[in-house]
Amino acid sequence: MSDDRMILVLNGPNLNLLGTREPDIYGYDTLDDIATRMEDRASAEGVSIDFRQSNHEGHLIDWLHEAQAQAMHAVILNPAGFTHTSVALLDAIKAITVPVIEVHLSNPHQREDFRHKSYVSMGAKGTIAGFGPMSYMLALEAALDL
Ligand code: CA2
Repeated sequence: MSDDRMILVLNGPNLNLLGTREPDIYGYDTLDDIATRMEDRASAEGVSIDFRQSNHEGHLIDWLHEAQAQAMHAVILNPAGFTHTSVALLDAIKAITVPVIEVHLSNPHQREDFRHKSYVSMGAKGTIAGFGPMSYMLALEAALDL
């Protein structure tokens, strides 16, 4: 049985390269692999997944606004490099009432100092990091439970 809940999954810059470069940090799964796994899990709960990636900050902001306009259930967001720089993404998250769950493949706190600051975290409902593709699945469980 499906209900009308929609979960938007947004992926930021360079994540289109997932599975092709830096496997020591990000693993061998592609973004398509992750999307398929999430769709399978969500469909078992009757929930739809809308999975997107962009290298452009403005696209991610427009999509957050769209989540609000369409009264989506939740957003799962890997802001990638914008995590550590983007006040504009934070403002967009704070401007909407749809809960945003921040997700990271790696654990930024184990990496360079500049990755220790997340603007997005200041607006996110919660953050899951460090579990590779499983971070997305854990975020999905949290979103389903909201
Ligand atoms: O661990 C994560 O999910 C990150 O959001 C990934 C970002 C990084 O800037 C954040 O600090 C943590 C980088 C995404 C780049 O993705 C690539 C994937 C494969 C090859 C090259 C880059």
